[in-house]
Amino acid sequence: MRFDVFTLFPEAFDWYLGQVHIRAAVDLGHEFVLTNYRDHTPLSHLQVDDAPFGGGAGMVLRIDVVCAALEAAFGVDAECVKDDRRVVELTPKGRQLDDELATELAGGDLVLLCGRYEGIDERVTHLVTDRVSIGPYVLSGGEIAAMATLDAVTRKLPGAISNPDSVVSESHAPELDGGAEYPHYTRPAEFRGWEVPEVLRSGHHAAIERWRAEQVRKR
Ligand code: 6GU
Repeated sequence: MRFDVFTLFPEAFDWYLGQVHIRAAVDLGHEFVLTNYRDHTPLSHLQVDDAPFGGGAGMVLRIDVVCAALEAAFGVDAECVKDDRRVVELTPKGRQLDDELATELAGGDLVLLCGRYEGIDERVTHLVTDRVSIGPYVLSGGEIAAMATLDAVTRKLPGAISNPDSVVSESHAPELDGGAEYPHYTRPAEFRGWEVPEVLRSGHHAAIERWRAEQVRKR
């Protein structure tokens, strides 16, 4: 699978893309490509944004700049990029990311468009298949939302995580009926008088399974 992220701040992804599970995905043949809108702007002075028509605060990322960046990355008309992949605008106005949407987005190549300032010119709707938000609050830009989306989607790729059981049993997966995962404990068995439930130390696997299932139900 190929992931493309369009941003004015590619360096914001340096730490994230160096993480072990991303490198593991790359080793499996997946690709992560960052494109800086500014590197492809058709405007002079590396301009990428402009004042909003109708007035108001802030600046808006220009649609001609977004098109030029898409065309530079894919070598086809910007409107055609969505013909063979999901193209997502990250915006607080979008569909909220959840486990189901992450699974959907893992189904093929993916483009993430990050906005800054007041966002991207509304005509970006001609270029995208989806508008995605990571929650009911406003961030200063799409980069953190793009990383959250990449992270949730990358975990869905077959073989991307060394212990696949740890994905199936994760919180919010349909296998858990959308419920939260059971609680985890590790050593020490007792700390400041706070004890690990006895059953988990019993070595009785059937009892442990029952206890965990019960915890999931309670949550
Ligand atoms: Cl995707 N972008 C911004 N700017 N703010 C957000 C968001 C996205 N999702 C939640 N808040």
